[in-house]
Amino acid sequence: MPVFLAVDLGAETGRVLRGALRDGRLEVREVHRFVNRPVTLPQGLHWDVLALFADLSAGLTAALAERDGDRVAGIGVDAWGNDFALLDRDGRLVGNPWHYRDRRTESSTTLVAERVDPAALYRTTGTALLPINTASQLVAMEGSPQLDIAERLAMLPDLFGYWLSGRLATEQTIASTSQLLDVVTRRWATGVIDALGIPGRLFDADVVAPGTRVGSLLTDRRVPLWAVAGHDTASAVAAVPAGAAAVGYISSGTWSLAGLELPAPVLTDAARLAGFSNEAGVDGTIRFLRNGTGLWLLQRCRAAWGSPPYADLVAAASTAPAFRSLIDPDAPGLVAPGDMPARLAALCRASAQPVPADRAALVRCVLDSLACKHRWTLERAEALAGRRADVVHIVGGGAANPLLCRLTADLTGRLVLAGPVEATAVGNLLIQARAAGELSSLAEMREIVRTSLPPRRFEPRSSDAADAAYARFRALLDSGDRI
Ligand code: LFR
Repeated sequence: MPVFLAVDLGAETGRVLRGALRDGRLEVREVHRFVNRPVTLPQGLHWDVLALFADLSAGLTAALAERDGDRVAGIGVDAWGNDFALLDRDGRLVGNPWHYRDRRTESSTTLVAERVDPAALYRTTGTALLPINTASQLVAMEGSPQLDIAERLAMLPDLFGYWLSGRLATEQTIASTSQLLDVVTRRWATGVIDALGIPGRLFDADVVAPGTRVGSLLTDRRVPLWAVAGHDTASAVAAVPAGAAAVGYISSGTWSLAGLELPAPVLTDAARLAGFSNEAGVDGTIRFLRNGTGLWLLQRCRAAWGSPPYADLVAAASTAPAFRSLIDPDAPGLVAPGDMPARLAALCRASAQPVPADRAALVRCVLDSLACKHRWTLERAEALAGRRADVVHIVGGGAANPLLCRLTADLTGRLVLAGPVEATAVGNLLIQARAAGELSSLAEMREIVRTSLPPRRFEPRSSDAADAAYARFRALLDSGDRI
């Protein structure tokens, strides 16, 4: 029975997990977990990629040293999107990779839009114009000596794969978060890259599909390194335990990525103006989704309060009055790290709503607002794509938040199937298992998820209070009441 190892890097935490298929079920176990600590330098906010590599390597070493370590038949790395490293002609890191939340890109989207007509850019890449995109970040680096000496760009999961195997491959799903990939051909959009003034030499001609063998582990040549769905959200969507044709999902973690899985991109102006992206999924599928702020709001409140357990905060919020104060989770003022409770209170005050009086009320405000935004996003996705999803799958950390799942069911009026919480790692592991010949199709992968990790059901309960809250939320979005 082969064993696979998933390296799953999130903005808050990194993990190494092992998975094995036994009698048609996937058994998953976490081997190692570590904190991802961004570093603020005078020059801005960066990721500590060397620390991340040391931590993930320690996890892999521990997993390979386990009793059945000789059965390890693959390793796959996934991580968050958009961020990248630049490498010089010897393959050395040119600088510390930036964090997508660094403020240097604040005006980059304007620059991008000046150089390439936004509608044409969308038709080529299918990506919403956001400051976090690789395209915006590279434009912000213009004139930097780092760009002069850089020879190659490596998206972060590809960078770690390179350090593990000595081979740098570019994988489709993570490349599709750059806004520099052609959404139809899944090759680099060289016309866009040139028009933006980004050096074309940074991009490798080859962009490989999930499930491609990249090489083998430098420290143990027996062990293959697979390109999985390098984008964490793509691995999570691959693990949505759906059977139906129209797959509606919310990949809920730091971000809420809500949308539909589609066979082809939606490249209309309406989709662009509503802020939807067409990201690459496995087997040529499209992840038609909107990049919404998610549990980031709760994470930052919790950090400001000295990190009490999430379960306590959510339990207290469950008994707090519902729908008292609503905010737009995507208000620009909430993006950068800072005093989140104060910012949320300021938003409530600015829109003449009660300022949440305690932690329970503030957490309630966050979760009520996220559920409203989930409804807005899913309904927009459906209208834009001309499809309806009767079931909404919530995967990722938010699936472990019963209040968020309940509120999302009530607001959307759909059955919510919650789980797996570990969807990203599960997708990573199953893509490897399929590549190694253990499974044959995406449908079979999802069948394995359904039987191994059955989702929790939240039946929708319609209520006048939820409808009235949503009407208020719509009015808030329409008024653009933001700081
Ligand atoms: C989720 C995610 C989102 C991406 C955001 C920033 O972890 O990958 O899909 O938009 O992080 O990269």
